[in-house]
Amino acid sequence: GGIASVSRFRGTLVGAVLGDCLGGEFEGAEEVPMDRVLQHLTGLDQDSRGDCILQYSDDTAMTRCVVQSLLTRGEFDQQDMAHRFAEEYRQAPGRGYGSGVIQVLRKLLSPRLSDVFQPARAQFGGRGSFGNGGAMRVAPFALAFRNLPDVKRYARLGAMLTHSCSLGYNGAVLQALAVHFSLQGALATPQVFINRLISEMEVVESEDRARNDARALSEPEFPFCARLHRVKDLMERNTVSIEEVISELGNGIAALHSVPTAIFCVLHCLEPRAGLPEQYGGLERTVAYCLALGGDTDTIACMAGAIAGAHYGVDAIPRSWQRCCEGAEEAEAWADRLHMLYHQLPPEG
Ligand code: F2R
Ligand code: MG
Ligand code: MG
Repeated sequence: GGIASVSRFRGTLVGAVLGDCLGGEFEGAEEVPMDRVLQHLTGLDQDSRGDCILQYSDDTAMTRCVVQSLLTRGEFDQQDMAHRFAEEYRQAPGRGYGSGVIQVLRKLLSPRLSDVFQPARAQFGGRGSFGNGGAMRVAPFALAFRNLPDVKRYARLGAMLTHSCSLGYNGAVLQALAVHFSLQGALATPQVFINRLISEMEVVESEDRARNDARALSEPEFPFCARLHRVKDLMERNTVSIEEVISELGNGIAALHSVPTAIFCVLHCLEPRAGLPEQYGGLERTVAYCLALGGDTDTIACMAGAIAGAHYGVDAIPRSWQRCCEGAEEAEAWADRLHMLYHQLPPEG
């Protein structure tokens, strides 16, 4: 589809749900041979009766809250979004939430709470969470806001409801930027895409808070930019092993160890790759590759699925995969509504 087409919107949300549902099988696994991944994915094609339903986890549960809040309020409403996160957790606490964030979600349920950002600020002795929970649910912000400054501003605020460490919320900003640029067709020129991400993140990470947090966590200055430079280096190589990707970029639960990884997976899988079936299109390659990394597979595949889905559009996603994933159908319907909202907004300028 064309730039910001309905197919790209559907691809974004369906790709995210799929990554979460398909990646759940391997979350936390240390080594995942590609054979096992392909067996898992081939099983979906063979499920003609449609009785294999893979449930979504916290990644999708929270993304759904973001979508519903943005659609219902027509803008970013922090009280409403926080309330939806808390209610969703109360109703379905078993979706595999991070062990820290559940304290925030419990506090957000309190009717006496006046500042909805306060519980997140109290996390980890006041340092805040650097987990990837803000990034895993951020894609709808790139679909609801058209202007780049708005995408950055609201992605950050939406993440800060649970993640007050800059390494948490800046991971969400980076993921939102990746979806935003992908929606605009920027992945047609991968070098331009990665360079734009780096130059945007240079501004984002120049803030005092980001510099202080990086120092406190013994990370280099501009930690996301540093990882994006590693992505660039890996892109220039002819062959890269899974082990090298994990050691250079990470596959863990921290936003710093997973958002640049998800971006690399999308870029790497733009081309056919050895070890991946020839008949696979780019989105299928991306999901399979994310799963083979092991570690935080549901979240890395969810984030990469959103970026890849925004690039390839929904028609690139096998129907047999969609049928097996809880929430995929609804994601498509919500993407249509976000698409209408997006095109009512003034164009980027
Ligand atoms: N939690 C998981 N998966 C493992 C458990 C699965 C579950 N038990 C099951 O099998 O059902 N997955 C989900 O969590 C990730 C997103 O986490 P989020 O929302 O960022 O949570 P949290 O708790 O804020 O952070 C995650 C962990 O990171 C460490 N951490 C974060 N900030 C820290 C800090 N400042 N200092 C020290 N440690 C920090 C903690 O270990 C947190 O618990 C996604 O993968 C999602 O799929
Ligand atoms: Mg999860
Ligand atoms: Mg996860």
